[in-house]
Amino acid sequence: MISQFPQCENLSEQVESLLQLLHQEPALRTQDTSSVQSSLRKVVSPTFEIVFAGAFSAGKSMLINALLERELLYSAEGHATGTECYIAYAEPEAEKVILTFLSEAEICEQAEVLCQRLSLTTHVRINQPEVMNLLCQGCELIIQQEGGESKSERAKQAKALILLLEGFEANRDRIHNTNNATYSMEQFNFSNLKEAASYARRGSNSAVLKRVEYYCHHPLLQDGNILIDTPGIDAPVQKDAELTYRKIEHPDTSAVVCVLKPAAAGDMTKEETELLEAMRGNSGIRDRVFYVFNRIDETWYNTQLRQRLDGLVISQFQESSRVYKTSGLLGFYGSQIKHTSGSDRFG
Ligand SMILES: Nc1nc2c(ncn2[C@@H]2O[C@H](COP(=O)(O)OP(=O)(O)OP(=O)(O)O)[C@@H](O)[C@H]2O)c(=O)[nH]1
Ligand SMILES: [Mg+2]
Repeated sequence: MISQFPQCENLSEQVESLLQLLHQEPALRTQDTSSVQSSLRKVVSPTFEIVFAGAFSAGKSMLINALLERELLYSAEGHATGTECYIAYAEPEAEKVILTFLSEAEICEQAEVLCQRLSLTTHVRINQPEVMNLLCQGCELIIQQEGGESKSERAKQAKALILLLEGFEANRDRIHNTNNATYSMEQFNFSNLKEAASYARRGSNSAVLKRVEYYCHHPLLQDGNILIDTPGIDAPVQKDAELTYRKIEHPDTSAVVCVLKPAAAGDMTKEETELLEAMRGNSGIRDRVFYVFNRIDETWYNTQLRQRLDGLVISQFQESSRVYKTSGLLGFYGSQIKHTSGSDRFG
């Protein structure tokens, strides 16, 4: 499109030189130019970032797998996705994964916040194995006292701290002091994208990962569409919910697919209601939210669930034209059958 406007040729250089001039002027030097840079990026290489947000087990990852017609993201009952996942286009022979780790400083900061909440020692010396062992034992004790790792908020925090410390220990060589180290799938000896997704699923590795980028071949991703999977807003680690809220407000986000669970659960959870309120209150995104009631197959043989969902849609979503009912699970298996023939379909 830029080529239609000759005055926009070399746009990057022109904007760059303006920013340099700005930097030379002492009074203007402190101006934040990040929004100019992000707008420039969008113009030079347009992308359409679609964020999938919602409660755990709503089916965000499965829905993305269904759209891409392959088993890419890790999807399972319980809390499955543990980190932000970007999925962008690649030519078939150029598929790859890039894993970005938290820095040691960021891990220490998170560990200290968790320690404070748990009223444990606050100065975390992450490089001293004996201290870390003691801390893990303290967390195990808390989980025992609470009666299980998901029995209470306190137990969840203790579990989160254990995962963070284990993740640091297991990936120590890959984590840098202050910068976010990145690795390719070859450096991990992964032979395909799915192996990387499995490594990054919720657990100790995901606790120390900042982001995973998948470059994947599918026509849906051509022309700059980028799908972004996020951990559930009700995940045991508070920073995961914060991540979703940050993404919703981010200027790079073009649309949000809000994957909702009432088709399976009968009603909206507190966290889902809060998410909807936050999006409706945000004029930047509210007109670009798609409401997806996933797990619709669960209402097919359950009259009560079906009636509750219909009631909810009529009472709370009537004014929206962007309401969809889906089954990520059946969509995914349907997409797999599409690639088979009568001879191998049942094999
Ligand atoms: N019956 C049914 N099950 C589904 C559907 N979509 C996903 N599931 C199942 O629900 C479970 C959770 O799905 P995920 O895709 O991992 O859910 P998620 O929203 O990504 O969950 P988190 O990553 O934990 O936030 C998996 O076992 C899926 O097989 C659906 O449409 N119908
Ligand atoms: Mg997921």
